[in-house]
Amino acid sequence: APTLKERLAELIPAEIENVKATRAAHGKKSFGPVLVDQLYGGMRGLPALIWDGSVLDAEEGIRFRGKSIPEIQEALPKAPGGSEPLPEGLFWLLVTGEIPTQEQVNALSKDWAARSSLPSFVEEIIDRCPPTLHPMSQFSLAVTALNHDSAFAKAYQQGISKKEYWQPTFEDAMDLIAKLPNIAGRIYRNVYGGGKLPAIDADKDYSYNLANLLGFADKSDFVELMRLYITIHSDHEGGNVSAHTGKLVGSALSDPFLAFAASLNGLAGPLHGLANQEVLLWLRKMQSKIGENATDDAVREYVWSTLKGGQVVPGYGHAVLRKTDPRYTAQREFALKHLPNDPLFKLVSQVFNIVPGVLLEAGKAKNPWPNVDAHSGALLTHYGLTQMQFYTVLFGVSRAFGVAAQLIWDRALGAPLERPKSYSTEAIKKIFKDK
Ligand code: FAM
Repeated sequence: APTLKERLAELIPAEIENVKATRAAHGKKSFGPVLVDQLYGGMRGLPALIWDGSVLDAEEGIRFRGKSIPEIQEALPKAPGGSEPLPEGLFWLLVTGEIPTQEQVNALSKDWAARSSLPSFVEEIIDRCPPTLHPMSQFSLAVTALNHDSAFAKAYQQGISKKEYWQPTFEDAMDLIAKLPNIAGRIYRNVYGGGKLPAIDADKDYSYNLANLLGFADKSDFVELMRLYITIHSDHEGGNVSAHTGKLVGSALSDPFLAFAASLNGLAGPLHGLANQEVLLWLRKMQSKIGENATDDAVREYVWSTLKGGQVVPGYGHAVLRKTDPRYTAQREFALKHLPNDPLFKLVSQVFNIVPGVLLEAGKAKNPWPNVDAHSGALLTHYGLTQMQFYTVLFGVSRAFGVAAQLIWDRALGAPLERPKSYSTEAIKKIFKDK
C-alpha cells in the first residue's frame, strides 16, 4: 500500500488536469452579483476561494470530502478497542479524498511520532513565556519559530522549481502536525503545573499521545474524546478566519509554519476559536450569579442580561450555518454516551433549550442555534481539563489538519498570490454617483 506522500504524487497530475478542465468549462461564468453591502459586511457569502478538504452547507453543516460527520465516524479506521475515528484517517481523507486502510493510518501515527520532537530553542521559547501569557500566544510563538527548520523555506532559497513546491510543503505540513502535541503539552504543563512531559510513544496514535502529554491518558474516554475532538474541529471549509488566513499567508509562499501561526492568531479571537473559552467563562459566571440548578426562567433572564449588556452569547450563531452545528450534535452524543449525568453537561443542555428562543425573540442573530464551541468545554471539564484558557489550543491542534491539507494542494496546483481589490467609501460613492 502506498504512503500518503506516494498516493498524493499519484493524484496530483490528474487534479491539475481536473482544475484546468473546470476552468476551461466554467472559468468565464458569473457566480452572481457582488453587492456593495458585501464589501462592508465582511464578505459574507461572497464566492472567492477554492478549498477542497471540506464544504459547509448552511442547513446540513460540514462535509469532509463529501462525507458528513456521522459518515466519517462510521468509515474511518479506529484505534484498537476504540469507537471514534482516528484523526490520522481524517487527514488522509482531507488530502486524498479517499478512506485509508488501517495499515495506512497506523503508518501515519508512526510517521508523526517520529517527527514529533521540538528543536531545543523552541522548547526554551515556550519555557520562557510568563504563565500569564495566554496559551494561544505561546502556541503561535512556538509555531512561528518552527519556521527555523522549514523544508519549504530552505528549498525556496536553493531555487526549487514551482513544480516541486508541494514536496517540501508536504514535509513541513507533516512536521507541523507532528510537533503540535509536544507544543500543546509543554504549554499546558508550564502554565498549569503538571510535572515533567512524558516522551511520545511511537506505538500509540496521535490522540493518545496528545492526551498523555497533557496528563490525561489514564482516562481512556478522554483519549476517545481527543480522537473525536481533533477530527471534528479540523476543517470547516475555507472562508472562516483561521482557514482563510492560513491560505492567504501561504499564498505569499510563506512556509506552512508561518502560514499556520497566522491561522492561530485568528483562531485566538473571541468570535472564532476563543469562543470555546468564552462559553465556559460565561457558564461559570452564570452559575456564580444565579446558582447551580437554576430554573429555566433564571437562565433566560441571564441570557437576556448578556444581550442587554451589548455582548454576544458565546457558542451561539454562525456566519454560514443556519441549523444546529453537527459538530455540536456529535459532542452531545458523546456526552449522552459517556457522561449523561454530568452537571455541566446538564447546564449546556438547559442552555440549548433556552438560548435559541431568546435569540429569535431578540431578532438580530441570523442563526440562533449552537455551534461547536457551545459544547466542547463541558466535555473537557468532565475529565478534569478545567483550564478554559487552554481550550483554544486544542482547537488549534486540530485546525492544523485542515489548513495543512489545503496548503499542500495550493502549492501542488500553483495557487496564485491572493490579492482582492479594495475600495474606499469615497471611491464607491463616485462609482455609483449617477446609478
Ligand atoms: N449573541 C448575540 N448576538 C449575536 C449572536 C450571539 N450569539 N450571533 C449574532 N449576533 C448578532 C451579531 O453580533 C450582529 O449584531 P449587530 O448587527 O449589532 O452587529 C447580528 O446578530 C447579526 O449577526 P449575524 O449575521 O447573525 O452573525 P455574523 O455572521 O456577523 O457573526 C458570529 C457570526 C459567529 C461571529 C456570531 O454569531 C457570534 O458573535 N457568535 C458568538 C461567538 C461565537 O460563538 N463564535 C464562534 C463561531 C464558531 F463556530 C467558530 O468560529 N468556532
